[in-house]
Amino acid sequence: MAKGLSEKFLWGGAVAAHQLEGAWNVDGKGVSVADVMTVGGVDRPREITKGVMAQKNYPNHEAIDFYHRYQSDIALFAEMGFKCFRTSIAWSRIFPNGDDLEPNEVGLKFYDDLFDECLKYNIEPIITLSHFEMPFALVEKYGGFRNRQTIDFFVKFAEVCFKRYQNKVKYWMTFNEINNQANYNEDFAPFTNSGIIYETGENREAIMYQAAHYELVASARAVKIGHQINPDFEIGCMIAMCPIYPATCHPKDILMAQRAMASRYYFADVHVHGHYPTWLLNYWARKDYQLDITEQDLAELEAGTVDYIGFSYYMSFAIAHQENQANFEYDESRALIRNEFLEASDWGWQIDPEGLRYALNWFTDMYHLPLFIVENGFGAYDTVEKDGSINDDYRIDYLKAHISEMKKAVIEDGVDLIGYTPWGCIDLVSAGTGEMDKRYGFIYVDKNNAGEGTLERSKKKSFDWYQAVIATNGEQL
Ligand code: BGP
Repeated sequence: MAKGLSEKFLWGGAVAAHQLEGAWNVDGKGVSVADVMTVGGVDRPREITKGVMAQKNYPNHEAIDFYHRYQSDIALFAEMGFKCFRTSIAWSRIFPNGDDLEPNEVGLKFYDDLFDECLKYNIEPIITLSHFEMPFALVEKYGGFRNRQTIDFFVKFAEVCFKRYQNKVKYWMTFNEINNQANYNEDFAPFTNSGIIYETGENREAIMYQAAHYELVASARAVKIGHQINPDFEIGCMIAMCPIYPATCHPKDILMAQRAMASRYYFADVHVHGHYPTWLLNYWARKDYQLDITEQDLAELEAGTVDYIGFSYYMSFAIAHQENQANFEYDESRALIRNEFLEASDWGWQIDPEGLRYALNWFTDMYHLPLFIVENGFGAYDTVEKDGSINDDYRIDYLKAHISEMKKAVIEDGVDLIGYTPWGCIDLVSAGTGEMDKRYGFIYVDKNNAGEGTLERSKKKSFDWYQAVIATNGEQL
């Protein structure tokens, strides 16, 4: 049994381009899906507008202006001791319209400089290709991933990035939280994942399965091309992991939870095994969903399986069966219930550190692949004291409890874990609500929900705490 985490363990932090870069229309960048979403709130969904409109508040346009401040921000990450830094490449910086014939050289150069800056401090860049940042023109012109052609646009983008950064980036992921679109009754996840805006009366579920299929093919083709460009690449998928527990030990609750897990995580089956699970083929047949899935698609899925599973972990869910429920069908936006054993954040996310150990073991038992926790964190309101200090003990408590369970999974249970990158290592725009005041960072950014503030950075109490965690390779929590 290992005594502690491996010396190669990748401690770091995670962000996504659209949530911190800003500079939304600078140096040739095109409008992305993130640029047409307004600010929302805990009970107020973000509005998706038809293009950028005057008088609306679009928080991602400026975000925290990382585009112009990345050098000093990365210096702070280096001071914390980061071994890696997860970010994404804003697709519309490289292909402003998505279907452009040539990439935008200025956009490519920006990421060269950003990666060089990381490498200067021996910080390994961990790169997501598509993190809720599809060029909006692909939505308008092609309907996003409703359209088979979008596979080609994504693969071209991936190939350009793989070639350009092949000597700077080793760890890649294709689509961020690809499985969130299983929640198809809300508008947010289908839009940010696949660029889909539903029309009234459409069968959302069937459209989701079709779009997800095109994305899975796009991912598999990209994985294959990536490995041809550089056989040393490690290319993963990225799954949003919220374990779904049965509400009780009633056998029907157990079956319901099992079905829900299968529905939410079949995406990983396809990424890892290269084919669809039988239950899903039967489900489509029962529903009479005639999906566009060709023989060539199936061959591509088999040929482009991933090297590791990257996943986010924030919370767990619970579910109960309902009477007369044929086949335990699952509708994520309606079926989940509150877990009475867990506390929740101010945004209603149920806090469950042990669920992380469960998730690590579940993935291992299912897929037998290396894992990478590429997001975990606590969104909270922070208070700046008169002396400028920010005492975020609640954040330290959350991370401490999760890292402690993570260590048990690795040391006691033998899970193969590459690294850990807490989400939003510097305060940034919330993806779900568009707020600045839902903060995750070790580094505070002076900006509020209304967009006011100096953008000045300051260290929170958690900054020093995380620095010591990394320095002791997780021994001192
Ligand atoms: C994940 C996303 C991130 C991030 C995080 C926190 O779903 O991959 O982009 O934002 O959740 O969520 P939120 O920003 O809504 O608090």
